[in-house]
Amino acid sequence: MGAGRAREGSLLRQRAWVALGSNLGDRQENLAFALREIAALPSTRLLECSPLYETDPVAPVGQRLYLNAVASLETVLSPQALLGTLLEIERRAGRERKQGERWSARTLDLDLLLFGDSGGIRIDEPGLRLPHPRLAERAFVLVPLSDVAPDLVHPEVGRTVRELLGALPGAEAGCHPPGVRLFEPVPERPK
Ligand code: PH2
Ligand code: MG
Ligand code: MG
Repeated sequence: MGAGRAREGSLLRQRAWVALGSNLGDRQENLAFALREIAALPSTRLLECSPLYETDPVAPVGQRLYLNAVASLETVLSPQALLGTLLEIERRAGRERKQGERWSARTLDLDLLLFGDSGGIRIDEPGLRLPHPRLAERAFVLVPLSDVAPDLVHPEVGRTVRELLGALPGAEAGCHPPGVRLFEPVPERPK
């Protein structure tokens, strides 16, 4: 593979980190559905998924607890194409988006957090900002992200995920102990 980027055929394969969340319906099945769908995407490999965490909703009062996790994957899709695919998986899981309703309860939320082999790609377009703009403030993202990528450096803040989590007061309090793991990565066969 040499010093270049990982290639599949002549296509560039890059890493991406995706946050998964659900607080409506069968939360665990919704996240399991998402992982099965991501694992089945063409030219994409699911690498790892954190354990599931039950988390206090950062939302209008009265919502159910969320289940959250973070997955890492490798894909030849562009960030825009990957985002489109994730939104389609949300729709197939019964996600309803109502005009003007921010942070309503949802069957499935898939947020693209970081993209590029070291997570360093920056994009600012309508509908897609990378890194995810609220990533550094959210315990329900940083706790599972630190399971799969503690040393990843936030390309705008210049601090690792571990450091960002350490700097978030009371982060662990709203994230209950890790629960089941829905995905066990298959070890790479030695070449
Ligand atoms: N997602 C939100 C708003 N609030 N709270 C928790 N605990 N987990 C989430 O995934 C979440 C949230 C918007 O997408
Ligand atoms: Mg979200
Ligand atoms: Mg979302």
